[in-house]
Amino acid sequence: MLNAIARLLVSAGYEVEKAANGAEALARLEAHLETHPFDVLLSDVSMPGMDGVELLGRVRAFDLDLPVILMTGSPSIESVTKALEHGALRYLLKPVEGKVLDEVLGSAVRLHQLARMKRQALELLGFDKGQIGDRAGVEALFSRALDGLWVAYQPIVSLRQRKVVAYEALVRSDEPHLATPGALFDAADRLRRRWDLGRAIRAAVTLALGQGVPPHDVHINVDPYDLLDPELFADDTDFTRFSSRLVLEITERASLESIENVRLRVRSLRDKGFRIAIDDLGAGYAGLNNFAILEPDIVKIDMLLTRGIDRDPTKRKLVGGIVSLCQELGCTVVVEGVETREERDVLAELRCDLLQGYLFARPQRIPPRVELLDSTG
Ligand code: G
Ligand code: MN
Repeated sequence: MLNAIARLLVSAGYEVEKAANGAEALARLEAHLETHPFDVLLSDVSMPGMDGVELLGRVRAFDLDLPVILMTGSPSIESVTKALEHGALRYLLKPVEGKVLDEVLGSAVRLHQLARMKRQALELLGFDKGQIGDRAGVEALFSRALDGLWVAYQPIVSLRQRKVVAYEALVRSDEPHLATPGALFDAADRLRRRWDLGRAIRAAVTLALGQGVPPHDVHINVDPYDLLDPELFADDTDFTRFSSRLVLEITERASLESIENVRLRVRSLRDKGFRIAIDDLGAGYAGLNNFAILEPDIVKIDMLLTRGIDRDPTKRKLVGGIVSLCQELGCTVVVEGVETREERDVLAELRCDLLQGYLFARPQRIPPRVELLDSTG
């Protein structure tokens, strides 16, 4: 069959390379990637060793655009669905007529060229990061992103004490397509693997804490959906053992109302010794629902309110009001996104003590030290 198809395609003008099984095909594809990449992969579904769907997944680990066409003599609904879901371009039933094969391959080659150009256009326009193709492609990138996951730390400083009092942990990845939290969370969403991402972040933070890094309290962002993960509530994890050093930041940007038993869940976390912060206050939902649900120990004011506060009397009045109300409610306030000395000075006048932002340090792999606040102005 392999030889017959190859002969047919050669006579139709294609350049053909044959592989006897999945492993051989993979090696061939990878070897040609840099110099003379293939335009299309045509494979059987059932093969000894690696099947066609697995081959497709493995291809996506190094080539996001290569069209893959699968053939089978005995299709099952599951295998067809699975193949298409994972990004097979077409699914052909054997025996395949020469004419059909020629047509399908011809359009695959063109689609491949189109996909490559689209990717170049997106890169040109600066949209390269979020666009990572089909399910198998996202899966491959996401696994790589989890392998290359790391944590950047940004200091939270006290103006009065003139020192760093805590760090916020911010997830990063060495996988360039999924380097930022936004891209990572989007990919996790598409794959329904949010919990895996949350767990990996918590594991990375816990591992560092175990090694004494940083020697301060750590704020960690917890996605509202993570509040449904039983692993977060287990008593025998290292994460829970560090609870007295950890602040869980829960964003105001997403509503908590749809999370089942959310008040009980938050209370249980607090009982374990975690402190709770409401993140991005001012940029999220109107109303007080999340605030009432979380009863936060710490309130983090969104950087949109900080930006240009020295030049904006309305922002000044708002932040001043929020700060004094929070203090009356017994919450500690942290103001985020402080970029300039002028912003810092206005915040100091408004009696905001705890600040975070590029003025003091950018998030970095090695928790940055801010020795002398004087050096920032
Ligand atoms: O939503 P949350 O507060 O967790 O987001 C923090 C994000 O803000 C991080 O990605 C961090 O890199 C970014 N960030 C931190 N400080 C500053 C700042 O001073 N200016 C800007 N523009 N972004 C900041
Ligand atoms: Mn945060």
